[in-house]
Amino acid sequence: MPQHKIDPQVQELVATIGNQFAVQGEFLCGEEIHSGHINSTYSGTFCLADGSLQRYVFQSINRKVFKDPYTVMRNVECVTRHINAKVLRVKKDLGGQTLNLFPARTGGAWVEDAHGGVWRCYNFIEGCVTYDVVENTRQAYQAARAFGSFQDLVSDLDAGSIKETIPDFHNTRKRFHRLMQVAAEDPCGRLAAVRDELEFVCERETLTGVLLDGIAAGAIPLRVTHNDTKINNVMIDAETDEAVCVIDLDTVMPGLALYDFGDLVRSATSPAAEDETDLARVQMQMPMFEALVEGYLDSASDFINDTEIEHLAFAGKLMSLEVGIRFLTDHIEGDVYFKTHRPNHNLDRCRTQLRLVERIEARENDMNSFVRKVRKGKR
Ligand code: GN1
Ligand code: MG
Repeated sequence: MPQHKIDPQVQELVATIGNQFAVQGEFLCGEEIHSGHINSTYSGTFCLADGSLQRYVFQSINRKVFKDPYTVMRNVECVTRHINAKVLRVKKDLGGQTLNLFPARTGGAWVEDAHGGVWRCYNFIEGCVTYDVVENTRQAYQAARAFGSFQDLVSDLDAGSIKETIPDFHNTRKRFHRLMQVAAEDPCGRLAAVRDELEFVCERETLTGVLLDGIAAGAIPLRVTHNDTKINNVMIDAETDEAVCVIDLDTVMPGLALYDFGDLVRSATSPAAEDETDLARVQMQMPMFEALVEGYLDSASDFINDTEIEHLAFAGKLMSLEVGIRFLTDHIEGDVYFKTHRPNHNLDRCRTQLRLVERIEARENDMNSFVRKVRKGKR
């Protein structure tokens, strides 16, 4: 098992938490997984009686973001149980592996630490990697197909059994108004330096209501969706580039299929990292978009409607704008939501998102033409 650096504090933490779950074997070592802006994630390696090694993932839920972690856990239990039962029953193609929760030794799906942290334990999906930036169209195709299959698998979940854990998570109009409010308050004196970004967003205010109006008009249905389909939330087989398992199920709740697709466009069409400071590197690569459309429609075209299909490219623009708004809000507020690792980190992230909005605007006609062409072949 690859261990890069042994941090004694991490060892103690993972051993203490890990041994409270019904895992097999003796604790061997732990490692932090530096991925995601919200939760804290570790892997733990355990040695079984026959000498073989077993890895698990231990994750503590960010309670500033998820105010009610118990409801998050009940949602995750419900979703993993539903998917696992269904994959066994109908062998839906989700790439073969699914997330499983391992229970606490005392029963229940989570463990609480002395500081009120709520932890859960998942199986470690072996042989896979996640990409912050996709390397080729096959990965983009596979990821989009996997998220479409995921939506299909959860489509018959009883809506009442999944609770909204972050209200108005993708309500872009409310996200916009919250930005205006925070900008008016300017609690950290950061506004003067972000006037250009704010103006860029304000010029696009009308975009924020388009899908919400579609819901109100009954043209776009609410479905149970993933809501955080960033490209690094799908595990990809390191050898074959096949998508193996969708992860990060904390925001599975009622939402729009378009938010999921849009977030894939946001996170998979640009070759630049989300926090790239050289904005010239931010691009909307048409071949990646095409692969996303092909992959998504290969698994979702049976259940999504024409209005949704017509808005696939728009959704990419909207989600880039929305996440740009969220990074800008957090920057102005003083970095209270997303984990940051350097000064102006959220501002750098905001800038890549807004640049991507521009890049999408420049190619939106081509993107829509491509969607129409693929749709013709499918319907
Ligand atoms: C967060 O946890 P992670 O890194 O997958 C955020 C998403 C944003 C994303 C931006 C619960 O996702 O909504 O799109 O950062 N998750 C939450 O990179 O806010
Ligand atoms: Mg997440």
